[in-house]
This record gives sequence, C-alpha cells and structure tokens, in this order.
Amino acid sequence: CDRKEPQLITSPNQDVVDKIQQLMNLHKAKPSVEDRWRVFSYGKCTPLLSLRALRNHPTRIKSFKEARSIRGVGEKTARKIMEILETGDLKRIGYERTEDVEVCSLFQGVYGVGQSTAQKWYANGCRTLEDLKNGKSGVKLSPAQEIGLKFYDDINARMPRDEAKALFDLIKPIALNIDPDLFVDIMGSYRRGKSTCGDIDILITRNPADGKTHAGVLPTLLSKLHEIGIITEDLAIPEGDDEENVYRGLCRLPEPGSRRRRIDFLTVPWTSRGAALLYYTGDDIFNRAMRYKANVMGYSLNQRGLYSGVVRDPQDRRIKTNKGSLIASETEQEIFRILGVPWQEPHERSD
Ligand code: DCP
Ligand code: MG
Ligand code: MN
Repeated sequence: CDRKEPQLITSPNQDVVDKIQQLMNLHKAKPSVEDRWRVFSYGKCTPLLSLRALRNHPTRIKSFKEARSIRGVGEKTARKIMEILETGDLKRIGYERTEDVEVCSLFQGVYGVGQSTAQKWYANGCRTLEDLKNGKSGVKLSPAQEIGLKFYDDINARMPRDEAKALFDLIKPIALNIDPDLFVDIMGSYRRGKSTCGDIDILITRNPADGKTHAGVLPTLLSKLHEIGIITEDLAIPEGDDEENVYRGLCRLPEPGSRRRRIDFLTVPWTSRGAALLYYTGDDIFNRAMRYKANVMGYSLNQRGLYSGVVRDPQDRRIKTNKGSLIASETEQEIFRILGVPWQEPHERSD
C-alpha cells in the first residue's frame, strides 16, 4: 500500500477528498490494534484507490447514489461523503481527536502513569479502565499502577482540609514518639490554606545540634503506621535510611467507610529545611517562577538550597557539570531576600 498518491490536481470534490484523507491519516497516526485492522482489512489498497477515484470524479457529487457509484466507495464512505457535502464537516474527525485525548487523560489518572504510557496503551487498543484491569492487548501494570487502578476513584478525589488535619494529627504524635526533637509539619496545599487537598505532604527533619539526626526515623514511622492501619498501601518506598528520602503511599482514617488518601513524606537534612519548606509548600507554578528568577540571576534553586556558580551541560541543561556553591537553604526568608522577591505567605503562593 505504499504507492505514492499523484500530485494534487484540484478536484470538484476537493473538500471531501481532504476530509476523508484527514480521517485516514488520523487512523494511520494511531497504530492501535483496531485501527491497524481498520486500515489493513480494506486490503488491496482499497482506501487509496477509492480516494484516487474520488479525486478523479469529474463533477461535484450530488447524491448518495452518485457517491456509491465511485469505484471503491462503499456504504460507510458514501455516508461520510454526504455528511461532508451537507454539513461541510466530518464529525468523526473531531470525535477521534477527543477520544484519544480523553482516554489518555483517563489512563493518566492511574497513579504512576504518564503521557507516554497512556499513549502506548491507547495505541495498543485499550480504551477503558476495564481494559487495563483485564490486561487487554497484553498490557502489564507495575505494582504501583495496580494500586493506582484499584483505588482510582479515591486517588483522584480531593479530601476536605479537615480530613488532612485529622490524619496529620494522628501521625504527628507517632513520629514525635519515635523522637521528640523531630520537626514534623504538613506542607503542600494544606500549608497554603486550601479547603481541599489532593494528598497529604509531610516534611520531616531534625536539628542535629545534639549529635543525633533523623536518619532511620522514616522506616520506623512507616512500619508503625502500617501496623495500626493508617498507611494501607505503599507506592514508592524510600531507599536506604539516609537523612534525605521520599515516600509515597496511601492512608486512611481508622474509621469504617473512610476513603484511601494519598500521602507523601519527605525527609531532608536540617540545613536544607528552608529550601525544602519552600519547595514542598509550592505550588508548582510558584516554584517554577522562583526557579526561573534564580536562573535569570545566575543561581540555581532546588529543594536542597539556592546555589551559585552552577554550570550546566549546554547539550542537556538537566546535567550539572559544576554543582556550584550553596548560598542559602536554612530559611525561606533568606531565599526570598536573595532572589529579591517580596515575602509571600504560603496562602499567597497559589490562586
Ligand atoms: N512540586 C513541584 N513540582 C512538581 C510537583 C510538586 O514543585 N512537579 C512541589 C510543589 C507542590 C509540592 O511539591 O506544592 C507538593 O506536591 P503536590 O503534588 O502534593 O501538590 P500540592 O500539595 O500543591 O497540591 P495537591 O492538593 O493537589 O496535593
Ligand atoms: Mg499535596
Ligand atoms: Mn504530594
């Protein structure tokens, strides 16, 4: 089927030709099982032949019957041709566009699924969460994605602020019971004062002035929270027991009928606490603006601190060829000050 189409000679039905071609291209662009079948099942290059015959048709098509008389034009194509002639449009084109966008965004609601995975599954012919559950077209989910699918509705719902507080009020004393000198606080949308939260973000650190750090606290805390049923599923477990770690999981209030909620823990060295507070409070757009300001001033900002003299690989800006030197990291205020950004309270950092 790779015969080249002859160069365009405008046909009296050019608008029809263009729309049909557009629909065919849409199908070609998506190598899904169904679509592959759709393109190849015509076999014998029928779509191209009918398109050529359509283009070579000498007069403006006036009826369904006339459309059907064109070689290779079947009932379905004739109906599409009539739709284009009558409405100037082919609904199917718009429909196909939104369908793939909608399905991909449905799939991206599964925890751990990004755009490329969603598109891959769509291309493999999956259309619904049921398809994923049933492993249609050999789709294989990671353990975290399995959990994401199982608790799809819970994970995609936001919790009332009160519920985030209730969960945090259960968790904080358990952490302080492990070490009363821990700094434990709730970040993210909660710290910004939002009335609903997508998840609970908890920052843990500790002043090492007495020679002790919080290294090892997170695994202990997590196992206690599992034990009493507050944490129910793990999505990403911290590696090692360093001072700097991330955990992602699901939790619930110990009450009948309580929903699963997303929970994140972040632990950072005491010296990074200001930068970590800043990063973890967000929101992400505010963070992007702060990082941009830092970059313009020749600095680099991340959850560890504000650095100067960072040299990046010109080929790949993500790679740092020189880590630079730390300018500020202990308080949010000094980072604002050095960047020349007027102080903003957490609730002022998002809409
Ligand atoms: N963050 C960021 N960039 C990202 C993800 C997160 O800068 N791509 C930072 C800013 C966020 C914070 O981490 O505010 C916490 O991340 P969340 O995804 O939990 O976002 P929020 O807590 O702000 O909102 P939500 O209520 O949806 O959880
Ligand atoms: Mg959050
Ligand atoms: Mn989070």
